[in-house]
Amino acid sequence: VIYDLLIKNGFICTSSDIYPADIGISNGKIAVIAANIDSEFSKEVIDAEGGVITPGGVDAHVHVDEPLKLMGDVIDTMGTATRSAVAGGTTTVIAFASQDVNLKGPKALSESVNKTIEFCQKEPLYCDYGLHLILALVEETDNACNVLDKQLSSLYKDQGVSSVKFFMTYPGLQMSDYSILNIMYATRKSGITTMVHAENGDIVRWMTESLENQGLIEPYYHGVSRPTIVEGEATNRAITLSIMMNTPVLFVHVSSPEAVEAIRRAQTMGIKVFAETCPQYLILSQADTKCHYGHNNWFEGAKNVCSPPLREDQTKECLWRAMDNGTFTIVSSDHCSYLYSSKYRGKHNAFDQGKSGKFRYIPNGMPGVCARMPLDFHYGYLKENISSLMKFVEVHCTNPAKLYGCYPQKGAILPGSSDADLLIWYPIEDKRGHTKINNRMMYHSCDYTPYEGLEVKNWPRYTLSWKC
Ligand code: DUC
Ligand code: ZN
Ligand code: ZN
Repeated sequence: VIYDLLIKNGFICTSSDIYPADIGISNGKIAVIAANIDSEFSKEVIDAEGGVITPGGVDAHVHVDEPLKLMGDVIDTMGTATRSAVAGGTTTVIAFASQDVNLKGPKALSESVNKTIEFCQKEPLYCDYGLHLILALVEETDNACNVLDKQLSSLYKDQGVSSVKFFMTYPGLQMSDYSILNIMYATRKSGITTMVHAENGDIVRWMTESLENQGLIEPYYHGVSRPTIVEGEATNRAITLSIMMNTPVLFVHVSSPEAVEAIRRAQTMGIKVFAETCPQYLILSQADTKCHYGHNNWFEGAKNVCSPPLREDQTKECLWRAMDNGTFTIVSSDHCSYLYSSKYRGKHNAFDQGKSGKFRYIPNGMPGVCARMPLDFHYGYLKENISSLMKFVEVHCTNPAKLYGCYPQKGAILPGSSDADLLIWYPIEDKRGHTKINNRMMYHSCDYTPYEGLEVKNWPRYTLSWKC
């Protein structure tokens, strides 16, 4: 016996190829791919006749509970987020550690990440994870870019963290253009990937005050406070700053046609601009923030409040096209779950209608790490919004692994190199995989899913996840 597991008679689908072959797995690694491997060489055999085998999903944008809590009291921990991920075919998640702004000196950022790692390791995890760092504060001093460069270099050396995210909106997190230049200078020097949350925070603030003054406070007006040009302007500005600094950037959770256009234009000019979108922008729309599931409770739309907000129905087509034509490099969930029912839990909980239900207090974000792969398999591949299964694999598995430095261990099926994190789908005929989504299937800690009641024709029948 050579292999721990043999998968026979399936079609392998990667980001570049689709072909019939058997896969032998030893010690959690892809050991061999060959035309006909005899079952007697393996302890266990899965017959994947009629099935398609893809790499496990890599979700590169997930928020979990962590010591600094910049995103408020998110309810999923690394334990429950990885559980939820695996339940929907995602076998690697990349979450966030936040900068502890009280720490100073060259090790300030790596110490911030250390705390998060300790925190995340406290409970059993269901799959591998990585971390990005959220930058919360950059000193506006003359030497800030050099201080930051040293801190980022040691972050990469000490922790292997190779990506940071900064925000152009949110009180307390919004970076000035001056700080953005400092960040971009330092990330370019230290070779760190720069993730941008692009929304013009000053417009959002102005619009929020104006809407409140008119008494327009319901969840729906969160979206009105940040129309698509708010994202378009910030995206254009960040591209300009990145050209100044000659720094590649990645725009996270892109939802706006103006932003897509700016990114596409920059890419055509040869500027290194990458972009991510999320299933909620491809499948849901701003109507879902009005009132939910036919309930007569106007506040239920708060479950679907996120930033950037859900857009008009017509926007979805533009986003699917941008996924298929390569403008979007990756698709992630931006999983960020807040309990809806326990209204007064924690200081950031603002499903708190005690604050008169004003949209400005609603925590931004929704759960989605579990549903991402099955939703996009159905609404993207099966509904022909993306042109091939290889494209689905590219943006959901391979590219995120490449972008964040874990390819080909993740996102690929390469003998000798890749972990045996694999999914088996049955796209032709899968009565077993035909499912109406409900919250219990998500295996997260959140008390709702924004996708409740949606039907998908496929759910991965097998998810193999080998923890290292
Ligand atoms: N947007 C969200 O909707 N949630 C988490 C963070 C973010 O930027
Ligand atoms: Zn963001
Ligand atoms: Zn996010």
